[in-house]
Amino acid sequence: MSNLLPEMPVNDEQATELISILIQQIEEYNFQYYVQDTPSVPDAEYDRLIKKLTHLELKFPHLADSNSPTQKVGGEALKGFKQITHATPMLSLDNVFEEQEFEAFAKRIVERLKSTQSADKLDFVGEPKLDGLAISLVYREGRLQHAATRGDGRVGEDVTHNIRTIASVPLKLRGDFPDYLDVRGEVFMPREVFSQLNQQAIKNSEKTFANPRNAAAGSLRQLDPQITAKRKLAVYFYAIGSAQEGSLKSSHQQRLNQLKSWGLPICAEIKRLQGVAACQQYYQSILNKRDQLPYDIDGVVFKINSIEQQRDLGFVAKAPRWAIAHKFPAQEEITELLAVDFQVGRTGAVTPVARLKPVNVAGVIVSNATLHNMDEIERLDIRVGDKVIIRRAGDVIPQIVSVVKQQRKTESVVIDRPNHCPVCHSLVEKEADQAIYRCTGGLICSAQRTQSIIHFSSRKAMDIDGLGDKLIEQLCDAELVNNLADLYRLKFEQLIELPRMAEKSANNVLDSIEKSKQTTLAKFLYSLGIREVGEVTAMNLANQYKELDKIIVADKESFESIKDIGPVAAEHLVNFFVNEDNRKIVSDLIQLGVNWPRIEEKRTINYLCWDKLGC
Ligand code: 9MJ
Repeated sequence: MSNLLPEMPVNDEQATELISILIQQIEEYNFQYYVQDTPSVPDAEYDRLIKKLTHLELKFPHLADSNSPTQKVGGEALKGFKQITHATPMLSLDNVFEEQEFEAFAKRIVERLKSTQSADKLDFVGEPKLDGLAISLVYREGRLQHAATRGDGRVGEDVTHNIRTIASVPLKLRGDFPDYLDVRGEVFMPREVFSQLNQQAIKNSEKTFANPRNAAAGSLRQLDPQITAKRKLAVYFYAIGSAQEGSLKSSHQQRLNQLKSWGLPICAEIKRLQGVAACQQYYQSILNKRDQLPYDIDGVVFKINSIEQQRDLGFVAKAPRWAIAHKFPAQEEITELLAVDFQVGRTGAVTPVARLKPVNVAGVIVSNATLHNMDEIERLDIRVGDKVIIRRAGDVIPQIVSVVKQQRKTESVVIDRPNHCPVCHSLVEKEADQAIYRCTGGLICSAQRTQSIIHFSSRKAMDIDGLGDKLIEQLCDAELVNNLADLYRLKFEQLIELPRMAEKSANNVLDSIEKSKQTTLAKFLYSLGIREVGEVTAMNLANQYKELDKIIVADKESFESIKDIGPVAAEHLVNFFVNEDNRKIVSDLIQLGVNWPRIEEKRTINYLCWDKLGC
């Protein structure tokens, strides 16, 4: 959007027009974000518009509107919930994006405090900026009375029934709490919970959430608290709105400790910091940790520690002067969908992959994103040529979150589901009750063969290091390897013929293939790539049957009697071993030298022979 706007205006007429366009657009985005929980553009794009508007209002102050979105917290209370007026307004925070902007903030504080204290002596508290929903909880005589969302900062929605379901929210305070307490914090969905919720939704062909923040918002705005309870939300508290006179300590850090002592959870990463340099180090250390934290954050917040200094500094219309959010580089960006390719996996699953116009997302150039399955394409209503929002968080593969429909071009192209495998051209079939499309080619599909060999060689399977994915693809393309057993038939003379293959590398590859022959029954079973047979199932099978011959002839009931093996995995196991081709490959592998130590019957554990028992 911002790229479509004219450059900086030169006269009042142009400025008035641009301010009005920006306000209208920002208000629309505010409504989508705060009220509907369905933002249509990434935060970075929103922030750019706000920055542009702020800049214009500074340059043309006589044109600035007192109702401008730069002057108020976005959002209105939804009609479906009872409204609650906050006794003390819920503030938002001003943002900075650069170190210099933070330095300027600290300098302003020193000037306002008229103190002799320099910026490198300022007493701050640093807190991760949780990317969830701000919430206010009121406790009277230690009992949770009500809970409300921020709404527009003055009036929020009553979500007491849902907040009560959050495991970490105490319904009764402990210790020496004040008679009245209005405490503020952030409700969020831990990443792990979010990922499970979306995986389940994908499995059931249901709507997925774009990110943990939207999932938390959707879960909190449920009219049925039983649904909220299942969503496993979490909360950290970070401020006191108001409390009974005389009950509170004189610094922010001490107050956070008071909250903790009353049973209210506080983020463990919060730290007291002296001076600007310590704040910048803290910013960097939390940024480095960002991907490892179990929850999403979008920056860090710095707050002046002394409550007296906070009072002296006061507020501007929307935010305190004593706090600032230093935002991280955005994890969501906007780019164009250039094409959708279909990849075929080891089990024949045909998965769409988005090819994107390369874009920098939080420091990494992203040109591919996962689309999970065809249902996801339909759910997103995505077309080639669309402007899309992509998200890269943690180590997970980048994802397409949504389509910017307002920017759809008429020439955008609908994506059809493939009827035939893009590799072997066999028919593609949809699995009953599942969102997965599968190539029916089986072993004749070279993509499935290649992927099954990649899986067989991988670290947790036969662990043939030195045999990378690219080399396996070369071997398969040259038809030197057509099945798993062919790996053990490879000769030096064949390898050395491959392009860019040196004598030393060829010998290394043959050495690691030779070494891999010595394995365990569990690893061997896992490496065969039988559907639904992961590492744990393979281990359970090995421990239970102890010999491969017994597994080959076992029936469905026998498999189902084993821990964690359900009817689906049992059926896949039986189908795999009744197949003549598979039995031949298994027996060839053993003929060619793949072996494992015998699994002994468990005896009474004798600590002296612990190793020998293989426990
Ligand atoms: C978040 N979002 O983590 C504040 N916040 O303080 C923290 N938000 C805040 N503090 C005053 N850690 C207004 C908002």
